[in-house]
Amino acid sequence: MSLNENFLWGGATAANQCEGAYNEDGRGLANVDVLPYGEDRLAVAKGLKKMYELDDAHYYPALEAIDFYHHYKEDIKLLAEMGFKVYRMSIAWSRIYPNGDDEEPNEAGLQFYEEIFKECKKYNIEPLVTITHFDCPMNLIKKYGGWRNRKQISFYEKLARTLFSRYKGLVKYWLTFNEINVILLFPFLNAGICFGEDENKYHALYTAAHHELVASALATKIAHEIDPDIMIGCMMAGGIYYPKTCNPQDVFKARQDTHKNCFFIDVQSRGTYPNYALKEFERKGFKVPFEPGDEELLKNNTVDFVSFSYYQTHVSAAVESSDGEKLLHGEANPYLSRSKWGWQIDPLGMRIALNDIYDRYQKPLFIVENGLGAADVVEKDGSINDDYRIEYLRSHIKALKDAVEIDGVDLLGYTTWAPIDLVSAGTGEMSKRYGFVYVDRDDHGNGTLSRSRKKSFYWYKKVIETNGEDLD
Ligand code: BGP
Repeated sequence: MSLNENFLWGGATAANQCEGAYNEDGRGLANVDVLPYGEDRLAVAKGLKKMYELDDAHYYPALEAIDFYHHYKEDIKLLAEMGFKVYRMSIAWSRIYPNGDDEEPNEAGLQFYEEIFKECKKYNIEPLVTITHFDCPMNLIKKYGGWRNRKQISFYEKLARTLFSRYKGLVKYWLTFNEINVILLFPFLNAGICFGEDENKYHALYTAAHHELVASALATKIAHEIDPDIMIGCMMAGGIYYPKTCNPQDVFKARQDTHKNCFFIDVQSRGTYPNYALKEFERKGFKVPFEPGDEELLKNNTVDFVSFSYYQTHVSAAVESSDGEKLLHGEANPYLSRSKWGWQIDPLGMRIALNDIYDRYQKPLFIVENGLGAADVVEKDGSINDDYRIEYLRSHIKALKDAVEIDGVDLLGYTTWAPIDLVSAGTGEMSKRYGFVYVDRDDHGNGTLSRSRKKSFYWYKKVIETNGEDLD
């Protein structure tokens, strides 16, 4: 048995990490623009430090990024050369509605994406479009407080309606929010939330989450009304949680961490708030701000497919060890190796995640991000021999094939993060590279922006050509 011949092979990018041109053709300022490179970045992304304006003291990598805005034809041509069947990308909200609450959309922004979609069609590449990949117009944050304000739903609704109508027939696959569960880690990045001094963070986060969930269901409804052929998906940061030991305490902790992570997708996929969440809200004194019609909307507009990013797995321990090594999410796993940035490499974990998520939702799945961030070296002759990336992707593709061919998981496609080097969301670095295509730019904005093919470019081309049969 092999993968379905319509299996969608490709790669994924996000507007804010590649487009640049932050103030061209009427685009408004967005939260993603004001995320600086360097030590303030994390605090800003977490909503703990308020930096709403650009200043001269910081470098902001998203402002120019890799200038996809002016290179998109060249870049899509490279993707086509690898034989891409699908290209996942996202819309910069503030290119379409520069302030978010504008009456009319910005035609130049609409035109830009239309040209991209047409360029994709030229090469028979199916676009898979994320409505918002972490971005939100700054004006909505300053004026309304981002997603903690219910008004945000109608601004998003307007955006979604504009996109579905304008691109009817051009785009079939849509995702409503990138890594919706990441709101718990990066509230400013995900939801435009910068916390007030005395604000109850938990209440603010789950209020914003409710608004995003309602907005997502509303977009799903509108999409299907405008074009019944549209397939709309949710998107989660999909690492799974292993219990540290078989001690039931650890097993239970892993269960709790899974609940926390899956909550958003449970709602988007099943249409109701899960009991474990309602009970926790009760204990925390939080009342979900349901308005009349919300419950029905959620119930009747569940997603058509479930997508997720997969980079690594996590370890859950009931009692945190005092000596053990800590990673960003939980403890280190002694059975796994790690990337230079400390991300635990676990191909079998991807097969487990595919099975878990499929068992949980019984909907078609889509892996929309997977890849290795590494520091590539350009040799004297210009070549880039990224065998470590090939090895990483090979082992993960093997695992996904096992999940499909042996375990029977229904998987629509696989898009690597990211086919072309771009700005890292977490660190703002360029040197944390993921691409098959190298971009000449460093962490401080120097470089010619020229594109060149890495060794992995030719490898992935062959993988696609053989529909995943030849991974050597
Ligand atoms: C995901 C995001 C992407 C991407 C990726 C890699 O969480 O959806 O935007 O950036 O992670 O992360 P990083 O760029 O921090 O290496």
